[in-house]
Amino acid sequence: SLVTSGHLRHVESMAQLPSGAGKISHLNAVILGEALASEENDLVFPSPEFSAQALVSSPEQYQQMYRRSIEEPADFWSDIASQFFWKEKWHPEVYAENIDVRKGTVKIEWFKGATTNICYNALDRNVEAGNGGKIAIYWEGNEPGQDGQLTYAELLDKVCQLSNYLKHVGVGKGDAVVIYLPMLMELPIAMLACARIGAVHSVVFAGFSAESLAQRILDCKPKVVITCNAVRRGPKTIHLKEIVDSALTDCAKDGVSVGLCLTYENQSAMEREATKWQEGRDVWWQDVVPKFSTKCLVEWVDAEDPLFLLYTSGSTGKPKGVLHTTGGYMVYTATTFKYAFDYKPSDIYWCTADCGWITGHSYVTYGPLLNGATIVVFEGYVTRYSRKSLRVLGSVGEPINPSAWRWFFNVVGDSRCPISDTWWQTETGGFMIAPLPGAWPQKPGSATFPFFGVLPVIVDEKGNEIEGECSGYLCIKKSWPGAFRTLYGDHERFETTYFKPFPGYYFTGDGCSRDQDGYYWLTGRVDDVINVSGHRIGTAEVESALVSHPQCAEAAVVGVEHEVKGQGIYAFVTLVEGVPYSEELRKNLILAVRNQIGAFAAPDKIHWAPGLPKTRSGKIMRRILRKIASRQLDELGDTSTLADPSVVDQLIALSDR
Ligand code: 6R9
Repeated sequence: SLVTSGHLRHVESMAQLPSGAGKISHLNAVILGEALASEENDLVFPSPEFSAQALVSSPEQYQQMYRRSIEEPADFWSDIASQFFWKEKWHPEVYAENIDVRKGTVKIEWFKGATTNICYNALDRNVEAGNGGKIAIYWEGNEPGQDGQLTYAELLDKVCQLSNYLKHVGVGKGDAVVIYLPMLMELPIAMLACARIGAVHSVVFAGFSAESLAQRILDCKPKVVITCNAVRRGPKTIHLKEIVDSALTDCAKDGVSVGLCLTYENQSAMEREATKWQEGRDVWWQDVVPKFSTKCLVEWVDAEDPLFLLYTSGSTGKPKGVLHTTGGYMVYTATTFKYAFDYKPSDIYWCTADCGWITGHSYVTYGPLLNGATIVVFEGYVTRYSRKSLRVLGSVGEPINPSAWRWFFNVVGDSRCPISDTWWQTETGGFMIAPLPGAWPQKPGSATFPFFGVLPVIVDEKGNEIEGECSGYLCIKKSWPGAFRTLYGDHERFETTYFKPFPGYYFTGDGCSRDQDGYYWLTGRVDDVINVSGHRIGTAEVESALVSHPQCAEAAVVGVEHEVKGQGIYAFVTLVEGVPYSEELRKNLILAVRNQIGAFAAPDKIHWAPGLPKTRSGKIMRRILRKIASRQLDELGDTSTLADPSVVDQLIALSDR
């Protein structure tokens, strides 16, 4: 079978290869060295040269490691964890878990009782190993010619200065710090500085609006907000500090006052003289931080002490504060980084994600630096470079369709570089299903097989596990070190959202199928979460932004297929009685969403809806709205249970307005 082939061959051209489920006979054809029936073949093999140098170089090697990770998780993970520095070792057990709500509170703990520090492991440990002179960060700015770099030793100095400053202003272990910065080097510096002193960082993507920022500040009540005065996006200047000002003013009205706004002067975007300033609260980073010592003792924290909060969209209600702790997250991000990218110390690694999302936490900052890697932090636009030195490509955030996969493989990777299509979530901390690039023949569009220690299952509507070739809901059967531990301040919501839908399992919210060769294919969210260019957006958030407009009575939002963005946002809007629908109103409705959430959440389409299809109990039938939005009018299904079936015809009639 697939996993016992020892003889991998690289398929040179992917151009004619179709998508669809793989057939085992084709692999045999490859092994036997027969000509490929390329039209039906959908396996893409790593080259023998690549596999020969890879950390995991064959399916058998993967299988052996995977089996151990599942059968002896404590030994497997403690062996890996031993490569890190722990002030004290864990006791009594490597891990303890209950993920079955029927047995009581959900609890996940890894390496509990151990003390460590992730900043120490990412920086000091590498410097002490003699790598202080190695470049840690190459920074590329918005304009050509704006760049910078820091060695591990220099990065450590900068982090220590900020840590010392934060301690000086009273930030201590367990205190929250909100970071609202673009992709300057100061962003990973700020994250690491918090981690060093045991403070909990909460990075808010700098594309979020003042209202979204305020919502997060109100939830986690930080002692300090760290931002910069402005940032340039192409030709535009975005005044980040003014967004923070407005958020802080709103928070103060709601009883949460933040006493300090540490502001980095981003000179290339804006002079400090032009920046609005609140004396007593606002402080320029450059005026204070460099005065502090470049040596700062580490705060040793328990492996289960919180490292960071990252807010993410759910299907209902306000954003959820996903909480990650220190030890398990450290071990898991470092290990997934190393294997999924087949990391070599001479690699220069560039992850295009922003640190405002989980990918930027795990695979810009922590995972690579824990491995002593050289990373690229990139603020502006892509220019053309030679791609000869590329070794491995990665993809994340949404299902990648086979034709996009082939473009990435053929054009970006010159049909030479394996693609690591990594499926995971803010909640999972690190990669969960991902091809190890030297081990597996890939199928374009499939994230392939689970990472070590991850036990995925596919369940049906009733929560029964289904075996073999099947489709259903993707769940995970046991905990893994990088799992989130709770939703900040709302453990009940944590259990309700993730552990109650299918008792005994962690429910991912994603649909998934498994083909006859055991490959996993992620098919997208099965809840009311829309994935726009890899950004998770809850329909409920967009709806509440729309109805905040005084002329909007009701709104229902669904995702529709979008050629470029994966999914687009399609909003059905009912106006207040007597208000006519107009182009101006359309623009204002979109503006309301931009202002309340951020530009990335702006609806692609507003569909005027005199009424919405509802059941007699008043529940909006989104299934029908999705069909209308995607113009699948012959698939509307049964509309007879609607309180007023005629609204469907009205909506169809208004489709093209
Ligand atoms: C890391 C990240 C999580 C959701 C997840 C799923 C989708 C992520 C994917 C993928 C198919 C992949 N998703 N990676 N779908 N293939 N390789 O994106 O986290 O922002 O929390 O989004 O993204 O639907 O549930 P997050």
